[in-house]
Amino acid sequence: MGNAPSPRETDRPPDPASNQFLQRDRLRKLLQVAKGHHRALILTHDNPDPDAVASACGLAYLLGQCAGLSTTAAYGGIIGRAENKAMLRVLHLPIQPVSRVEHQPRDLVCLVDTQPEVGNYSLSSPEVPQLVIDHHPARPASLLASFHDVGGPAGATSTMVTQYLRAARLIPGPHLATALFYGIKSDTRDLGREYEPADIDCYNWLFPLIDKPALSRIEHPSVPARYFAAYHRAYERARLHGGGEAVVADMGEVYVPEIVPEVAERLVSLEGLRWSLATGSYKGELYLSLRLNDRRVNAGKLVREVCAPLGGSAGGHGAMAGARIPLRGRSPELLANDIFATFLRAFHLRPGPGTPLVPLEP
Ligand SMILES: [Mn+2]
Repeated sequence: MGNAPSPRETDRPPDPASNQFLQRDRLRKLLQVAKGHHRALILTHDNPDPDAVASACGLAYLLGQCAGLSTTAAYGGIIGRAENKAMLRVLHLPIQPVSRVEHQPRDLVCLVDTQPEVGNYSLSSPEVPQLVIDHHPARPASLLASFHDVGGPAGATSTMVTQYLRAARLIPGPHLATALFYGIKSDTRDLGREYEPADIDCYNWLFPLIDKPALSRIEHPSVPARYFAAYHRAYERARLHGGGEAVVADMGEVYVPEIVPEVAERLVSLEGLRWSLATGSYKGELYLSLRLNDRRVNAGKLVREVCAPLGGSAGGHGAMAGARIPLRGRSPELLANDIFATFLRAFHLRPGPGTPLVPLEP
């Protein structure tokens, strides 16, 4: 045994997560595009989730350290979910509403966790994003960007950004590491859904670097009374269809748009359920979220098909997807009902009133 040659890098099974040559090559291309510029705006999708926020901050760090750019990370919409607000506050993340930085000069626009065609980000000027990093399925328009790394395989954009930091031999500080870690953790539901080997690899790499008490404070935030009222209303209005294989809930007007995906996520854990759908209106738009336990259906594709004719912008992938549709004078209740009927038909169920999830008390 003493003479056995030690295993070389090339003897190991190929692992997309630690394919260092590929990563270094991608990093080189990214920096090549970045280096001709001075001031970068890094934009997430509207109402960003932890993965989007962390990716933006991570890319800002990378571009600052490795390409000497001055960077601004920004988001459209609001950050409303209690965990996401806590993430910004506890970690002091350098990201701000795009309305505050819109007029700052810049010569490079970057997109993270979304892509040019999706339309769910707030850029009022006609600039075309030139640097796009996103784990969602590749859209044709992204290929026009000077640099694009889209489609993964990764369960989170934070994983892709972490891979760039690693390729650049940068060690993120505890706050950025915690943000990226939480981005991966929340997008993959604790590495339990739609995760790839790369996610596990980066999660493990980040773990020793994170601020554990800070993470705990983010994951267990205090919530306003309106939060319980919104849940109460959602449960009260939730209707079962197809003998319990589907649940739909129109939450009415919501105080933050993020509570819609949160409720869809909660409802999909119902025993025996194939899919859940939640809707809620916020500032003239109807938000909807679909969650699936059924692997045979692609949530992202289905939501895009349903929402495109209604003038909505949609995003998502296998088991989770969401959209927002401008109301344009339409009644949110009627629009939600139309949408429920469309989804029921798509899943071969008969549209109708269904039965209440929580039987009303006499
Ligand atoms: Mn994501």
